[in-house]
Amino acid sequence: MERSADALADEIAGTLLHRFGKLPADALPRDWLDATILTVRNDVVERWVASTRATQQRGLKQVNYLSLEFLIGRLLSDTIRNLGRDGEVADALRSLGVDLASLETLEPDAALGNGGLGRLAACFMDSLASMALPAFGYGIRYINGMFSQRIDPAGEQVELPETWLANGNPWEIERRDSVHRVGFGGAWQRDDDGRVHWTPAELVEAVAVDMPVVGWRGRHVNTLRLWTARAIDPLQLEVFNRGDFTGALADQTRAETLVRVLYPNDSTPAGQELRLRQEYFFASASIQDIVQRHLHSHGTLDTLPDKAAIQLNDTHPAIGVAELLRLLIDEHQLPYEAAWDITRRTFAYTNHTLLPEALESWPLPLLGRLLPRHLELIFRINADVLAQARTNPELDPRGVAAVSLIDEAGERRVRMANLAFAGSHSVNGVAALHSQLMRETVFADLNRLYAGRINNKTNGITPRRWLGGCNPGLTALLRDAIGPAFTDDLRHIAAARSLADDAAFRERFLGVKRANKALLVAQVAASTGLQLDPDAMFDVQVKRIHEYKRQLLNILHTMVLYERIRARPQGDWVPRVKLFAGKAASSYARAKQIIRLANDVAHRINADPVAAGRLQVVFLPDYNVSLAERIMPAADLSEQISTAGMEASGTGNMKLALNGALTIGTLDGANIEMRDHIGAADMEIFGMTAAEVAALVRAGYRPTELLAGLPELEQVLAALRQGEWSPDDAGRHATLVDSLLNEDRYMLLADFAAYDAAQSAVDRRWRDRDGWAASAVRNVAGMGWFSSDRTIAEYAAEVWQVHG
Ligand code: 26V
Repeated sequence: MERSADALADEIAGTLLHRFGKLPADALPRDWLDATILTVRNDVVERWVASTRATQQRGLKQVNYLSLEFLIGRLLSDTIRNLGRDGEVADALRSLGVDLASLETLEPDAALGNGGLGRLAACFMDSLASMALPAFGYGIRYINGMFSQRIDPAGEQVELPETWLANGNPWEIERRDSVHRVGFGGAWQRDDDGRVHWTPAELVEAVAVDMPVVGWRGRHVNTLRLWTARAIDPLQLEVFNRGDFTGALADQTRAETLVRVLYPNDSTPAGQELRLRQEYFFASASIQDIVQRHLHSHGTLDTLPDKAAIQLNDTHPAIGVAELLRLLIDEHQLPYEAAWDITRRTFAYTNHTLLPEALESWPLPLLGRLLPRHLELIFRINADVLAQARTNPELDPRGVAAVSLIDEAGERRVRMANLAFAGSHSVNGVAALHSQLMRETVFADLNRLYAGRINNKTNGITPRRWLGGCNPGLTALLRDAIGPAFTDDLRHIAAARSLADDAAFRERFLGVKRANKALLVAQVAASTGLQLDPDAMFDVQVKRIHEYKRQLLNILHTMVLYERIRARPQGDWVPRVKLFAGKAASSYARAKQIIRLANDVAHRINADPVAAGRLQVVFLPDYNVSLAERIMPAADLSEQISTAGMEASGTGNMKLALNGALTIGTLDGANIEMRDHIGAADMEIFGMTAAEVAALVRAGYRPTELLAGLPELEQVLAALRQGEWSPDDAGRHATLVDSLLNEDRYMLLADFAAYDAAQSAVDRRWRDRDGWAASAVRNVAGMGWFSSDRTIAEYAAEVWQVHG
């Protein structure tokens, strides 16, 4: 063993003794994990302090990424790999009789996010640190992250609270000197000098809890600053003078409620007061912190836009626009115009969805009651927006109403996207099609008013976690074949393209895939008892359950395939394992119904001997980052089948392709750009384009008229309607069928024939083992551009003007 590993083993044993009071013989696995993390953290903290100092001394502009979600996952393996110390840590632990790999699985996922938006924030933090761009991520330290999902014996989703902090969090450091007061309610007045004073009815303290973000090769460490809430010291509030102990306790509980739980809804805004309180609590604390750090380093707020960029991850932190304006005007006495200029030059906004039901707006009375001064400033901003809009020849009265920060139709509401748009110098979508649709649809009038403000930054994924970390086999194979350059810059992975024609390489590539499938098979057997066939095609659809993502299209096709197998058991069927995973928002009844159906379909098919060896269906419970890290390397086929125009980008599509899965997908989101980089011949693209979808909506879509041309689907739907797939409760899926026949908002029927043809084409590809492997290799080789390092480089150059 190397000397460094020897020394490290001593350090870990020392941490075990001094922090936990244990000798190796008494240590539980959990103690070893914490001792290992705390020991590694010493190294991290030293680099962290050095990075922070260097940034300050060089006076560099910093990025502030404001996001209500950071879907990080586990940190130990990622961190030691980025430090280049993974082998050393494994050796040290081995010498102590401990297995690193099994320790790693004890670490809870930091699951502070719903899905793509939160995971993107985590990939961006990894890329910012890896590219040595100084950055803070700002978010909330939720006590309960994304709920964990069980599937009960009946096949229904059950939500259980997630408790990642139950055993403490060894990565975090509380910053007692970074504390800010956040107010709610009350009233404001203007004094004789015209200065505004807001007297909130409630105050809480936001306390910074920092987590280090270690970049690739450990060269730079950034900060993820998560806010926790505490009641203001009762002594200061003189509560104790009044002897009001229960009042003080109630204050503490009210403060904790703010950070209690991540809202698990990614389909419609919850619209609840607590959500708005969370948004303001976190935005206010973050903006105050940015202002304080800036003043500390630079002395004046005039230079804020030159030294700080603030990126809004969707509209969730958009109230921060009004908060910065308030601080500049009310606390720092800037005139409105100067304050607005600074604000607009500092903020930029990323939109992640065009689905109208997901656009946030707040009832005006609620916002006014909770944040009276902010509402006043929003009116002030809006006066300018509307004045400018009225002089714009491209905007008719309907256009003027559309750009207003206030929705006047029905109950008056504040439109957070319009606030974010007006308050930013840059507004971006997350894939080329999505950015174009922003210009043409939801934001068409804002785009007329602020021409040129919308730009595109196609999403990416960090190759450290989504290749190096989750697929060591493929990484080693690639390193061996094309050298290590791709581990520093994923663009070099293009060198693997010509290996698609190398038979020996293809065999090794298939061997890695087979081994990854075996690992997943073992995990599925342990978690569900189901024994999957590792030689079947692993056909996976893993993502949040949402109607627009069309898991139902996949399930219905699976049912049709099953009926075909039953009708012709001796046919030459390509063996498939249909793998589904994903969570449904707790309030999203239709999404839960889809999970239920997937499980009913799985029960029936898996129990039928006719399907054995030909078709298996499994719904894996509790999809999260760690499970994704197992699935991506084991997938053969990636289902990316959203109704065109509805999936802003997708990032699971990228993870699967980078790990050698072929995509069956629509021309939606980033699929389109993946086709450009991989080549159309190596993907199975099908279905309507976004323009065709829009045209069909305009022409009037009548799903039942299509049914006559889809006899197999018609039969499956009739059987489903009659309860053939739910013998214990015949009516269970009736409403699902009815909604397809009556409305079919996501146009499953319109795309069914094309999807079926594409699936047959996939079968033909699979039968040509060499052709399949060659395609898979070209998929891997084509993904260089989809590194989040590329995305971050574009943000840095075109939105933030920052450099390391
Ligand atoms: C939506 C909402 C809606 C209302 C308020 C609460 C809330 C919280 C989370 C979300 C998430 C929806 C937005 C989202 O995750 N979009 C996804 O963003 C990914 C990263 O840009 C992108 O790849 C996916 O296509 C897009 O669906």
